[in-house]
Amino acid sequence: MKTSLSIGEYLIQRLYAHGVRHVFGIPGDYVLGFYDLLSRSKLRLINTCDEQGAGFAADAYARVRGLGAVCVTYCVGGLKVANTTAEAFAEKSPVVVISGAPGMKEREKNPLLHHKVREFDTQKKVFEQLTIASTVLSDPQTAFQEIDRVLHTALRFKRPVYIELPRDLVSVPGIPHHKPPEIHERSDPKTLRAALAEAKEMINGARQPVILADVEVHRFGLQDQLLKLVNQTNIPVAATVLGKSVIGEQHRAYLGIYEGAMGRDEVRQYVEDSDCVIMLGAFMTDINLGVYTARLDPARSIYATSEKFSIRYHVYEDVRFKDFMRGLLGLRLRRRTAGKRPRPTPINGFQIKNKGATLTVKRLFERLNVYLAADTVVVADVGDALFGAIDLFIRQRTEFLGPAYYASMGFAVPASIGAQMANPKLRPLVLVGDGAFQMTGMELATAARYRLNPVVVNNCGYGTERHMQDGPYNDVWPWHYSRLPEILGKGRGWVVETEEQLNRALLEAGRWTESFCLLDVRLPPLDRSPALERLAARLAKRI
Ligand SMILES: Cc1ncc(C[n+]2csc(CCOP(=O)(O)OP(=O)(O)O)c2C)c(N)n1
Ligand SMILES: [Mg+2]
Repeated sequence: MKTSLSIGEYLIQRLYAHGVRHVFGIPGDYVLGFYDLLSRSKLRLINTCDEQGAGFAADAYARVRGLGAVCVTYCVGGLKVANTTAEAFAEKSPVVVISGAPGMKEREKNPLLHHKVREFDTQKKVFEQLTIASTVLSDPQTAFQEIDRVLHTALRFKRPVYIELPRDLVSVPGIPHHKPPEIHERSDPKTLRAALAEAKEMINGARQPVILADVEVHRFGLQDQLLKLVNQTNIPVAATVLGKSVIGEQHRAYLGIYEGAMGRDEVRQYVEDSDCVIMLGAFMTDINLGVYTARLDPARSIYATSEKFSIRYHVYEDVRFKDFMRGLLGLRLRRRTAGKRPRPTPINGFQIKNKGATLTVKRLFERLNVYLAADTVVVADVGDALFGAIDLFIRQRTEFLGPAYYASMGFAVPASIGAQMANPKLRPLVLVGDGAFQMTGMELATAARYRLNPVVVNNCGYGTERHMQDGPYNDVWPWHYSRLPEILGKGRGWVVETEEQLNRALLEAGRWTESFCLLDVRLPPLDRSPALERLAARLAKRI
Protein backbone atom coordinates (compact mmCIF):
# COMPACT_ATOMS: atom_id res chain seq x y z
CA MET A 1 0.00 0.00 0.00
CA LYS A 2 1.17 3.51 -0.82
CA THR A 3 2.11 5.36 2.37
CA SER A 4 2.67 8.74 0.82
CA LEU A 5 1.06 10.79 -1.89
CA SER A 6 3.14 12.49 -4.49
CA ILE A 7 3.59 16.25 -4.20
CA GLY A 8 1.22 16.83 -7.12
CA GLU A 9 -1.40 14.49 -5.67
CA TYR A 10 -1.23 16.15 -2.28
CA LEU A 11 -1.71 19.61 -3.79
CA ILE A 12 -4.81 18.39 -5.66
CA GLN A 13 -6.15 16.70 -2.53
CA ARG A 14 -5.78 19.86 -0.44
CA LEU A 15 -7.40 22.08 -3.09
CA TYR A 16 -10.34 19.68 -3.19
CA ALA A 17 -10.58 19.62 0.60
CA HIS A 18 -10.88 23.41 0.55
CA GLY A 19 -13.82 23.33 -1.87
CA VAL A 20 -12.03 23.85 -5.19
CA ARG A 21 -13.64 21.86 -8.02
CA HIS A 22 -12.32 23.69 -11.11
CA VAL A 23 -8.85 24.85 -12.10
CA PHE A 24 -8.47 27.45 -14.85
CA GLY A 25 -5.46 27.70 -17.14
CA ILE A 26 -3.44 26.84 -20.23
CA PRO A 27 -0.84 24.05 -20.29
CA GLY A 28 2.80 24.18 -21.35
CA ASP A 29 5.66 21.70 -21.16
CA TYR A 30 6.80 22.73 -17.68
CA VAL A 31 3.36 21.96 -16.25
CA LEU A 32 2.28 19.00 -18.40
CA GLY A 33 2.99 16.37 -15.75
CA PHE A 34 0.76 18.22 -13.30
CA TYR A 35 -1.91 18.75 -15.97
CA ASP A 36 -1.95 15.03 -16.55
CA LEU A 37 -2.52 14.45 -12.83
CA LEU A 38 -5.20 17.14 -12.76
CA SER A 39 -7.05 15.69 -15.73
CA ARG A 40 -7.23 12.33 -13.94
CA SER A 41 -8.35 13.89 -10.63
CA LYS A 42 -11.66 15.04 -9.16
CA LEU A 43 -10.85 18.59 -10.22
CA ARG A 44 -12.04 19.82 -13.62
CA LEU A 45 -9.65 21.66 -15.88
CA ILE A 46 -11.06 24.68 -17.67
CA ASN A 47 -9.01 25.82 -20.66
CA THR A 48 -9.33 29.52 -21.42
CA CYS A 49 -8.17 31.43 -24.54
CA ASP A 50 -5.57 33.40 -22.60
CA GLU A 51 -3.97 33.14 -19.18
CA GLN A 52 -5.35 36.52 -18.19
CA GLY A 53 -8.83 35.08 -18.77
CA ALA A 54 -7.95 32.14 -16.54
CA GLY A 55 -6.72 34.51 -13.83
CA PHE A 56 -9.88 36.62 -13.81
CA ALA A 57 -12.05 33.49 -13.92
CA ALA A 58 -10.22 32.02 -10.91
CA ASP A 59 -10.60 35.34 -9.07
CA ALA A 60 -14.38 35.39 -9.61
CA TYR A 61 -14.53 31.71 -8.66
CA ALA A 62 -12.78 32.53 -5.40
CA ARG A 63 -15.17 35.42 -4.73
CA VAL A 64 -18.20 33.17 -5.17
CA ARG A 65 -16.86 29.92 -3.65
CA GLY A 66 -14.19 30.90 -1.15
CA LEU A 67 -11.06 29.66 -2.98
CA GLY A 68 -10.04 29.58 -6.65
CA ALA A 69 -7.10 28.16 -8.59
CA VAL A 70 -5.27 29.00 -11.79
CA CYS A 71 -2.60 26.72 -13.23
CA VAL A 72 -0.14 27.93 -15.85
CA THR A 73 3.24 27.26 -17.33
CA TYR A 74 6.48 28.98 -16.37
CA CYS A 75 6.85 32.75 -17.06
CA VAL A 76 5.06 32.97 -20.43
CA GLY A 77 1.92 31.87 -18.64
CA GLY A 78 2.80 32.96 -15.12
CA LEU A 79 3.64 36.54 -15.95
CA LYS A 80 0.35 36.87 -17.82
CA VAL A 81 -1.52 36.28 -14.60
CA ALA A 82 0.58 38.85 -12.73
CA ASN A 83 -2.08 41.50 -13.35
CA THR A 84 -5.01 39.32 -12.37
CA THR A 85 -3.16 38.23 -9.24
CA ALA A 86 -2.53 41.88 -8.41
CA GLU A 87 -6.27 42.50 -8.67
CA ALA A 88 -6.98 39.51 -6.45
CA PHE A 89 -4.47 40.83 -3.92
CA ALA A 90 -5.86 44.36 -3.92
CA GLU A 91 -9.46 43.24 -3.69
CA LYS A 92 -8.87 40.37 -1.28
CA SER A 93 -9.66 37.32 -3.32
CA PRO A 94 -7.94 34.04 -2.37
CA VAL A 95 -6.60 32.64 -5.64
CA VAL A 96 -3.99 29.89 -5.68
CA VAL A 97 -1.56 30.51 -8.57
CA ILE A 98 0.11 27.24 -9.52
CA SER A 99 2.96 27.49 -11.98
CA GLY A 100 4.97 24.75 -13.56
CA ALA A 101 8.72 25.33 -13.70
CA PRO A 102 11.96 23.74 -14.90
CA GLY A 103 12.95 20.70 -12.86
CA MET A 104 15.48 21.25 -10.04
CA LYS A 105 18.01 19.00 -11.80
CA GLU A 106 17.69 20.94 -15.04
CA ARG A 107 18.51 24.16 -13.22
CA GLU A 108 22.07 23.12 -12.31
CA LYS A 109 24.72 25.36 -13.88
CA ASN A 110 21.99 27.84 -14.89
CA PRO A 111 21.47 26.81 -18.51
CA LEU A 112 19.40 28.89 -20.89
CA LEU A 113 16.17 26.92 -20.80
CA HIS A 114 13.22 28.29 -22.76
CA HIS A 115 10.80 30.68 -20.99
CA LYS A 116 13.44 31.75 -18.43
CA VAL A 117 13.65 35.53 -18.01
CA ARG A 118 16.79 36.31 -16.01
CA GLU A 119 17.27 33.81 -13.17
CA PHE A 120 15.24 30.70 -12.39
CA ASP A 121 13.61 32.53 -9.51
CA THR A 122 12.64 35.69 -11.42
CA GLN A 123 8.97 34.72 -11.62
CA LYS A 124 8.93 33.70 -7.95
CA LYS A 125 10.33 37.12 -7.00
CA VAL A 126 7.61 38.89 -9.01
CA PHE A 127 4.92 36.87 -7.26
CA GLU A 128 6.39 37.57 -3.84
CA GLN A 129 5.20 41.14 -4.44
CA LEU A 130 1.76 40.11 -5.63
CA THR A 131 0.79 37.44 -3.14
CA ILE A 132 0.49 37.01 0.61
CA ALA A 133 2.60 33.80 0.62
CA SER A 134 4.67 31.94 -1.93
CA THR A 135 6.69 28.77 -2.19
CA VAL A 136 8.75 26.67 -4.59
CA LEU A 137 8.09 22.98 -3.91
CA SER A 138 11.70 22.03 -4.42
CA ASP A 139 12.14 19.76 -1.41
CA PRO A 140 10.04 16.59 -0.86
CA GLN A 141 10.77 16.77 2.86
CA THR A 142 8.97 20.09 3.29
CA ALA A 143 6.61 20.20 0.29
CA PHE A 144 3.44 19.07 2.12
CA GLN A 145 4.02 21.50 4.98
CA GLU A 146 4.63 24.25 2.48
CA ILE A 147 1.35 23.50 0.71
CA ASP A 148 -0.46 23.57 4.09
CA ARG A 149 1.19 26.84 5.08
CA VAL A 150 0.49 28.64 1.83
CA LEU A 151 -3.14 27.50 1.52
CA HIS A 152 -3.79 28.39 5.15
CA THR A 153 -2.40 31.88 4.57
CA ALA A 154 -4.63 32.38 1.50
CA LEU A 155 -7.71 31.51 3.55
CA ARG A 156 -6.62 33.44 6.62
CA PHE A 157 -5.98 36.70 4.75
CA LYS A 158 -8.23 36.17 1.70
CA ARG A 159 -5.41 37.03 -0.65
CA PRO A 160 -3.69 35.16 -3.50
CA VAL A 161 -0.75 32.80 -3.02
CA TYR A 162 1.89 31.38 -5.37
CA ILE A 163 2.97 27.74 -5.63
CA GLU A 164 5.75 26.83 -8.04
CA LEU A 165 6.03 23.18 -8.93
CA PRO A 166 9.30 22.13 -10.61
CA ARG A 167 8.41 19.50 -13.16
CA ASP A 168 10.68 16.80 -11.77
CA LEU A 169 8.96 16.95 -8.36
CA VAL A 170 5.32 16.44 -9.42
CA SER A 171 5.39 12.67 -8.93
CA VAL A 172 7.95 12.55 -6.12
CA PRO A 173 6.43 11.31 -2.83
CA GLY A 174 6.32 13.71 0.10
CA ILE A 175 6.77 12.61 3.71
CA PRO A 176 4.66 9.56 4.63
CA HIS A 177 1.58 9.77 6.89
CA HIS A 178 1.41 13.54 6.77
CA LYS A 179 -1.74 15.16 8.18
CA PRO A 180 -2.57 18.82 7.64
CA PRO A 181 -2.62 20.62 10.99
CA GLU A 182 -5.88 22.01 12.35
CA ILE A 183 -5.36 25.65 13.08
CA HIS A 184 -7.80 27.59 15.23
CA GLU A 185 -6.93 31.22 15.58
CA ARG A 186 -8.87 33.13 18.18
CA SER A 187 -9.02 36.65 19.48
CA ASP A 188 -7.52 37.48 22.83
CA PRO A 189 -10.63 36.92 25.04
CA LYS A 190 -10.07 39.93 27.33
CA THR A 191 -9.40 42.34 24.50
CA LEU A 192 -12.43 41.05 22.61
CA ARG A 193 -14.63 41.52 25.69
CA ALA A 194 -13.38 45.07 26.18
CA ALA A 195 -13.89 45.90 22.51
CA LEU A 196 -17.44 44.51 22.53
CA ALA A 197 -18.27 46.43 25.71
CA GLU A 198 -17.10 49.69 24.19
CA ALA A 199 -18.94 48.93 20.94
CA LYS A 200 -22.16 48.18 22.84
CA GLU A 201 -21.99 51.41 24.79
CA MET A 202 -21.31 53.44 21.67
CA ILE A 203 -24.01 51.79 19.51
CA ASN A 204 -26.71 51.84 22.21
CA GLY A 205 -25.91 55.44 23.09
CA ALA A 206 -26.11 56.60 19.49
CA ARG A 207 -28.98 58.63 18.06
CA GLN A 208 -28.62 57.30 14.53
CA PRO A 209 -26.34 54.26 14.18
CA VAL A 210 -25.73 52.88 10.74
CA ILE A 211 -23.83 49.86 9.39
CA LEU A 212 -21.51 50.26 6.43
CA ALA A 213 -20.79 46.78 5.08
CA ASP A 214 -17.96 46.03 2.71
CA VAL A 215 -15.91 43.43 0.93
CA GLU A 216 -14.64 41.42 3.90
CA VAL A 217 -18.17 40.46 4.91
CA HIS A 218 -18.32 38.65 1.55
CA ARG A 219 -14.84 37.19 1.76
CA PHE A 220 -15.20 35.81 5.28
CA GLY A 221 -18.69 34.45 4.52
CA LEU A 222 -20.32 36.59 7.20
CA GLN A 223 -23.41 37.60 5.22
CA ASP A 224 -25.67 35.52 7.52
CA GLN A 225 -24.28 37.22 10.61
CA LEU A 226 -24.81 40.61 9.03
CA LEU A 227 -28.40 39.77 8.13
CA LYS A 228 -29.08 38.52 11.66
CA LEU A 229 -27.58 41.67 13.14
CA VAL A 230 -29.72 43.87 10.90
CA ASN A 231 -32.88 41.85 11.59
CA GLN A 232 -32.20 41.80 15.34
CA THR A 233 -31.48 45.50 15.75
CA ASN A 234 -33.18 47.09 12.74
CA ILE A 235 -30.07 49.26 12.38
CA PRO A 236 -30.03 50.31 8.72
CA VAL A 237 -27.24 49.11 6.49
CA ALA A 238 -25.49 50.68 3.53
CA ALA A 239 -22.92 48.91 1.35
CA THR A 240 -19.88 50.17 -0.51
CA VAL A 241 -19.39 49.50 -4.24
CA LEU A 242 -16.78 46.85 -3.53
CA GLY A 243 -19.15 45.33 -0.98
CA LYS A 244 -22.24 45.65 -3.16
CA SER A 245 -24.73 42.78 -2.71
CA VAL A 246 -23.45 41.94 0.77
CA ILE A 247 -27.16 41.94 1.66
CA GLY A 248 -30.13 41.53 -0.70
CA GLU A 249 -30.81 45.03 -2.00
CA GLN A 250 -34.56 44.90 -1.45
CA HIS A 251 -34.18 44.30 2.32
CA ARG A 252 -36.29 46.85 4.21
CA ALA A 253 -33.31 48.06 6.27
CA TYR A 254 -31.07 48.50 3.23
CA LEU A 255 -30.24 52.12 2.46
CA GLY A 256 -28.29 51.74 -0.77
CA ILE A 257 -24.71 52.21 -1.83
CA TYR A 258 -22.72 54.71 0.18
CA GLU A 259 -20.04 56.18 -2.02
CA GLY A 260 -19.66 59.82 -1.08
CA ALA A 261 -20.92 61.98 -3.91
CA MET A 262 -21.19 59.09 -6.31
CA GLY A 263 -23.94 57.36 -4.37
CA ARG A 264 -27.48 58.67 -3.99
CA ASP A 265 -27.56 61.88 -2.01
CA GLU A 266 -30.06 60.74 0.63
CA VAL A 267 -27.85 57.73 1.43
CA ARG A 268 -24.77 59.95 1.70
CA GLN A 269 -26.60 62.32 4.04
CA TYR A 270 -27.96 59.55 6.27
CA VAL A 271 -24.56 57.91 6.70
CA GLU A 272 -22.68 61.17 7.19
CA ASP A 273 -25.27 62.42 9.75
CA SER A 274 -24.82 59.26 11.79
CA ASP A 275 -23.15 59.53 15.19
CA CYS A 276 -22.06 55.88 15.02
CA VAL A 277 -20.96 54.35 11.72
CA ILE A 278 -20.26 50.64 12.21
CA MET A 279 -17.86 49.86 9.38
CA LEU A 280 -17.68 46.13 8.83
CA GLY A 281 -14.92 44.73 6.64
CA ALA A 282 -14.52 48.09 4.94
CA PHE A 283 -11.53 49.32 3.00
CA MET A 284 -11.46 53.04 2.53
CA THR A 285 -10.31 53.12 -1.07
CA ASP A 286 -10.77 56.19 -3.26
CA ILE A 287 -13.57 54.56 -5.23
CA ASN A 288 -15.35 53.38 -2.09
CA LEU A 289 -15.08 56.94 -0.83
CA GLY A 290 -16.50 58.40 -4.05
CA VAL A 291 -13.09 59.77 -5.10
CA TYR A 292 -12.65 61.32 -1.64
CA THR A 293 -16.01 63.05 -1.56
CA ALA A 294 -17.02 60.96 1.46
CA ARG A 295 -17.11 62.53 4.92
CA LEU A 296 -16.57 59.88 7.58
CA ASP A 297 -15.14 60.87 10.92
CA PRO A 298 -13.12 58.28 12.91
CA ALA A 299 -14.43 59.86 16.15
CA ARG A 300 -17.90 58.59 15.19
CA SER A 301 -16.82 55.21 13.80
CA ILE A 302 -16.28 51.61 14.72
CA TYR A 303 -13.83 50.18 12.22
CA ALA A 304 -13.57 46.38 12.05
CA THR A 305 -11.58 44.48 9.46
CA SER A 306 -9.30 41.45 9.48
CA GLU A 307 -6.34 43.82 9.48
CA LYS A 308 -7.29 46.61 11.85
CA PHE A 309 -9.81 47.11 14.62
CA SER A 310 -10.64 50.44 16.26
CA ILE A 311 -13.46 52.18 18.07
CA ARG A 312 -13.26 55.95 17.87
CA TYR A 313 -9.53 56.53 18.41
CA HIS A 314 -8.91 53.31 20.42
CA VAL A 315 -7.06 50.65 18.50
CA TYR A 316 -7.49 47.05 19.74
CA GLU A 317 -4.91 44.40 18.89
CA ASP A 318 -5.77 40.69 18.59
CA VAL A 319 -9.45 41.10 17.83
CA ARG A 320 -10.47 38.84 14.96
CA PHE A 321 -13.00 40.27 12.54
CA LYS A 322 -15.11 37.08 12.63
CA ASP A 323 -15.15 36.99 16.44
CA PHE A 324 -16.23 40.61 16.59
CA MET A 325 -19.07 40.01 14.12
CA ARG A 326 -20.27 37.02 16.14
CA GLY A 327 -19.82 38.97 19.36
CA LEU A 328 -22.02 41.80 18.09
CA LEU A 329 -24.89 39.33 17.72
CA GLY A 330 -24.61 38.31 21.37
CA LEU A 331 -24.69 41.89 22.68
CA ARG A 332 -28.47 42.35 22.65
CA LEU A 333 -28.23 45.75 21.11
CA ARG A 334 -31.18 48.10 21.37
CA ARG A 335 -33.74 47.64 18.61
CA ARG A 336 -34.30 50.72 16.48
CA THR A 337 -37.49 52.04 14.98
CA ALA A 338 -37.36 52.71 11.29
CA GLY A 339 -38.02 56.49 11.48
CA LYS A 340 -37.13 58.49 8.41
CA ARG A 341 -34.58 56.64 6.32
CA PRO A 342 -33.87 56.16 2.67
CA ARG A 343 -35.55 53.05 1.31
CA PRO A 344 -34.73 50.93 -1.70
CA THR A 345 -36.70 52.27 -4.66
CA PRO A 346 -39.38 49.76 -5.63
CA ILE A 347 -38.70 48.16 -8.98
CA ASN A 348 -41.50 49.05 -11.30
CA GLY A 349 -41.90 47.58 -14.75
CA PHE A 350 -40.24 49.23 -17.69
CA GLN A 351 -42.46 51.17 -20.08
CA ILE A 352 -41.03 52.01 -23.49
CA LYS A 353 -41.25 55.81 -23.73
CA ASN A 354 -40.87 56.24 -27.44
CA LYS A 355 -40.52 53.31 -29.79
CA GLY A 356 -37.87 54.81 -32.01
CA ALA A 357 -36.05 56.80 -29.29
CA THR A 358 -32.29 56.32 -29.06
CA LEU A 359 -31.31 54.42 -25.98
CA THR A 360 -29.50 56.27 -23.19
CA VAL A 361 -27.27 54.85 -20.44
CA LYS A 362 -29.85 55.80 -17.82
CA ARG A 363 -32.67 53.97 -19.59
CA LEU A 364 -30.43 50.98 -20.25
CA PHE A 365 -29.87 50.52 -16.52
CA GLU A 366 -33.54 51.09 -15.72
CA ARG A 367 -34.40 48.24 -18.06
CA LEU A 368 -31.64 46.01 -16.71
CA ASN A 369 -33.04 46.50 -13.22
CA VAL A 370 -36.23 44.80 -14.38
CA TYR A 371 -34.28 42.01 -16.09
CA LEU A 372 -32.49 40.98 -12.88
CA ALA A 373 -33.82 37.86 -11.20
CA ALA A 374 -32.93 35.92 -8.09
CA ASP A 375 -30.55 33.75 -10.10
CA THR A 376 -28.73 36.57 -11.91
CA VAL A 377 -25.17 37.39 -10.95
CA VAL A 378 -24.19 40.81 -12.27
CA VAL A 379 -20.56 41.01 -13.36
CA ALA A 380 -19.47 44.56 -14.17
CA ASP A 381 -16.29 45.67 -15.89
CA VAL A 382 -14.45 48.93 -15.30
CA GLY A 383 -15.98 52.11 -16.76
CA ASP A 384 -19.58 53.14 -16.89
CA ALA A 385 -20.58 49.49 -16.65
CA LEU A 386 -19.42 49.61 -13.03
CA PHE A 387 -20.70 53.12 -12.26
CA GLY A 388 -24.11 52.45 -13.80
CA ALA A 389 -24.39 49.15 -11.97
CA ILE A 390 -24.30 50.98 -8.63
CA ASP A 391 -27.97 51.78 -9.14
CA LEU A 392 -29.04 48.22 -9.94
CA PHE A 393 -30.92 46.43 -7.19
CA ILE A 394 -29.30 43.06 -6.74
CA ARG A 395 -31.91 40.56 -5.59
CA GLN A 396 -29.90 38.09 -3.54
CA ARG A 397 -26.68 38.53 -1.70
CA THR A 398 -23.28 37.93 -3.33
CA GLU A 399 -24.70 38.41 -6.78
CA PHE A 400 -22.57 41.34 -7.81
CA LEU A 401 -18.93 41.13 -8.87
CA GLY A 402 -16.89 44.12 -10.00
CA PRO A 403 -13.24 45.21 -9.75
CA ALA A 404 -14.23 48.32 -7.83
CA TYR A 405 -10.78 49.09 -6.45
CA TYR A 406 -7.91 47.81 -8.59
CA ALA A 407 -10.13 48.43 -11.63
CA SER A 408 -8.43 46.38 -14.31
CA MET A 409 -10.34 46.39 -17.58
CA GLY A 410 -11.10 42.99 -19.02
CA PHE A 411 -12.36 41.39 -15.81
CA ALA A 412 -16.01 40.85 -16.58
CA VAL A 413 -16.29 38.33 -19.43
CA PRO A 414 -13.77 35.83 -18.00
CA ALA A 415 -15.05 36.48 -14.47
CA SER A 416 -18.52 35.44 -15.59
CA ILE A 417 -17.05 32.07 -16.57
CA GLY A 418 -15.54 31.63 -13.12
CA ALA A 419 -18.74 32.74 -11.41
CA GLN A 420 -20.95 30.34 -13.33
CA MET A 421 -18.53 27.45 -12.76
CA ALA A 422 -18.49 28.29 -9.04
CA ASN A 423 -22.28 28.28 -8.88
CA PRO A 424 -24.01 26.77 -11.93
CA LYS A 425 -27.40 27.94 -10.63
CA LEU A 426 -26.42 31.51 -11.50
CA ARG A 427 -26.73 33.04 -14.95
CA PRO A 428 -24.31 35.93 -15.36
CA LEU A 429 -25.36 39.31 -16.69
CA VAL A 430 -22.11 40.81 -17.90
CA LEU A 431 -21.84 44.59 -18.27
CA VAL A 432 -18.79 45.51 -20.25
CA GLY A 433 -17.58 48.50 -22.21
CA ASP A 434 -16.42 47.94 -25.76
CA GLY A 435 -12.87 48.86 -24.71
CA ALA A 436 -12.78 46.22 -21.99
CA PHE A 437 -14.52 43.72 -24.25
CA GLN A 438 -11.77 44.01 -26.85
CA MET A 439 -9.27 42.96 -24.18
CA THR A 440 -10.77 39.69 -22.99
CA GLY A 441 -14.18 39.33 -24.67
CA MET A 442 -12.98 36.47 -26.83
CA GLU A 443 -13.23 34.33 -23.71
CA LEU A 444 -16.79 33.90 -24.93
CA ALA A 445 -15.17 31.01 -26.79
CA THR A 446 -14.55 29.46 -23.37
CA ALA A 447 -18.18 30.08 -22.42
CA ALA A 448 -19.23 28.34 -25.65
CA ARG A 449 -16.87 25.42 -25.10
CA TYR A 450 -18.09 24.71 -21.58
CA ARG A 451 -21.75 25.38 -22.34
CA LEU A 452 -22.03 28.46 -20.20
CA ASN A 453 -24.63 31.06 -21.06
CA PRO A 454 -23.80 34.58 -19.91
CA VAL A 455 -25.76 37.52 -21.25
CA VAL A 456 -23.19 40.13 -22.28
CA VAL A 457 -24.22 43.76 -22.66
CA ASN A 458 -21.59 45.78 -24.37
CA ASN A 459 -21.77 49.61 -24.62
CA CYS A 460 -18.59 53.13 -27.81
CA GLY A 461 -14.98 54.10 -27.16
CA TYR A 462 -13.23 54.70 -23.80
CA GLY A 463 -16.23 56.60 -22.48
CA THR A 464 -14.98 57.08 -18.92
CA GLU A 465 -11.67 58.48 -20.10
CA ARG A 466 -13.43 60.82 -22.51
CA HIS A 467 -14.93 62.68 -19.57
CA MET A 468 -11.48 63.24 -18.08
CA GLN A 469 -9.54 64.11 -21.18
CA ASP A 470 -10.61 63.35 -24.72
CA GLY A 471 -8.48 62.52 -27.73
CA PRO A 472 -8.23 60.00 -30.55
CA TYR A 473 -6.60 57.58 -28.09
CA ASN A 474 -10.06 57.06 -26.61
CA ASP A 475 -11.44 55.66 -29.84
CA VAL A 476 -11.90 51.96 -30.28
CA TRP A 477 -12.31 50.14 -33.59
CA PRO A 478 -16.02 49.38 -33.94
CA TRP A 479 -16.29 45.61 -34.18
CA HIS A 480 -19.47 43.93 -35.36
CA TYR A 481 -19.88 42.47 -31.90
CA SER A 482 -23.26 40.94 -32.54
CA ARG A 483 -21.76 38.75 -35.26
CA LEU A 484 -19.21 37.07 -33.02
CA PRO A 485 -21.56 34.10 -32.59
CA GLU A 486 -20.99 33.37 -36.29
CA ILE A 487 -17.24 33.13 -35.71
CA LEU A 488 -17.60 31.09 -32.55
CA GLY A 489 -20.25 28.80 -33.99
CA LYS A 490 -22.38 29.31 -30.87
CA GLY A 491 -24.40 31.97 -29.11
CA ARG A 492 -26.77 34.69 -30.29
CA GLY A 493 -26.18 38.36 -30.99
CA TRP A 494 -28.32 41.50 -31.17
CA VAL A 495 -27.69 45.09 -32.22
CA VAL A 496 -29.58 47.42 -29.88
CA GLU A 497 -30.12 51.09 -30.64
CA THR A 498 -33.57 51.82 -29.24
CA GLU A 499 -35.53 51.05 -26.08
CA GLU A 500 -37.79 48.77 -28.01
CA GLN A 501 -34.88 46.75 -29.41
CA LEU A 502 -33.41 46.48 -25.91
CA ASN A 503 -36.65 45.22 -24.52
CA ARG A 504 -37.00 42.59 -27.19
CA ALA A 505 -33.38 41.46 -27.01
CA LEU A 506 -33.50 41.05 -23.22
CA LEU A 507 -36.75 39.10 -23.36
CA GLU A 508 -35.31 36.79 -26.01
CA ALA A 509 -31.96 36.45 -24.23
CA GLY A 510 -33.77 35.58 -20.99
CA ARG A 511 -35.54 32.72 -22.71
CA TRP A 512 -32.56 31.50 -24.75
CA THR A 513 -30.37 29.68 -22.27
CA GLU A 514 -28.64 27.29 -24.63
CA SER A 515 -25.50 29.37 -24.98
CA PHE A 516 -24.25 32.93 -24.54
CA CYS A 517 -26.15 36.02 -25.70
CA LEU A 518 -24.35 39.16 -26.83
CA LEU A 519 -26.16 42.50 -26.96
CA ASP A 520 -24.27 45.21 -28.81
CA VAL A 521 -25.87 48.27 -27.24
CA ARG A 522 -25.02 51.39 -29.19
CA LEU A 523 -24.98 54.41 -26.89
CA PRO A 524 -24.11 58.01 -27.62
CA PRO A 525 -20.33 58.37 -26.92
CA LEU A 526 -20.73 61.21 -24.39
CA ASP A 527 -23.76 59.85 -22.58
CA ARG A 528 -23.16 58.65 -19.01
CA SER A 529 -24.82 56.90 -16.10
CA PRO A 530 -26.62 58.77 -13.31
CA ALA A 531 -23.79 57.81 -10.92
CA LEU A 532 -21.13 59.48 -13.09
CA GLU A 533 -23.52 62.40 -13.54
CA ARG A 534 -23.91 62.76 -9.75
CA LEU A 535 -20.18 62.72 -9.20
CA ALA A 536 -19.57 65.33 -11.89
CA ALA A 537 -22.30 67.57 -10.42
CA ARG A 538 -20.91 67.30 -6.87
CA LEU A 539 -17.35 67.91 -7.97
CA ALA A 540 -18.44 70.91 -10.03
CA LYS A 541 -19.99 72.40 -6.85
CA ARG A 542 -16.66 72.15 -5.03
CA ILE A 543 -14.64 73.93 -7.68
C1 LIG B 1 -6.16 47.24 -18.06
C2 LIG B 1 -6.55 48.70 -18.01
N1 LIG B 1 -6.05 49.58 -18.92
C3 LIG B 1 -6.41 50.89 -18.89
C4 LIG B 1 -7.27 51.37 -17.93
C5 LIG B 1 -7.64 52.86 -17.89
N2 LIG B 1 -9.09 53.04 -18.22
C6 LIG B 1 -10.03 53.21 -17.28
S1 LIG B 1 -11.58 53.34 -17.91
C7 LIG B 1 -11.00 53.19 -19.48
C8 LIG B 1 -11.97 53.22 -20.63
C9 LIG B 1 -12.88 52.02 -20.59
O1 LIG B 1 -13.53 51.94 -21.81
P1 LIG B 1 -14.74 50.95 -21.97
O2 LIG B 1 -14.35 49.59 -21.51
O3 LIG B 1 -15.28 51.06 -23.35
O4 LIG B 1 -15.80 51.49 -20.89
P2 LIG B 1 -16.52 52.94 -20.89
O5 LIG B 1 -15.62 53.86 -20.13
O6 LIG B 1 -16.71 53.36 -22.32
O7 LIG B 1 -17.79 52.74 -20.17
C10 LIG B 1 -9.61 53.06 -19.52
C11 LIG B 1 -8.81 52.93 -20.77
C12 LIG B 1 -7.75 50.42 -16.97
N3 LIG B 1 -8.57 50.76 -15.97
N4 LIG B 1 -7.40 49.10 -17.05
MG1 LIG C 1 -16.91 52.24 -24.09
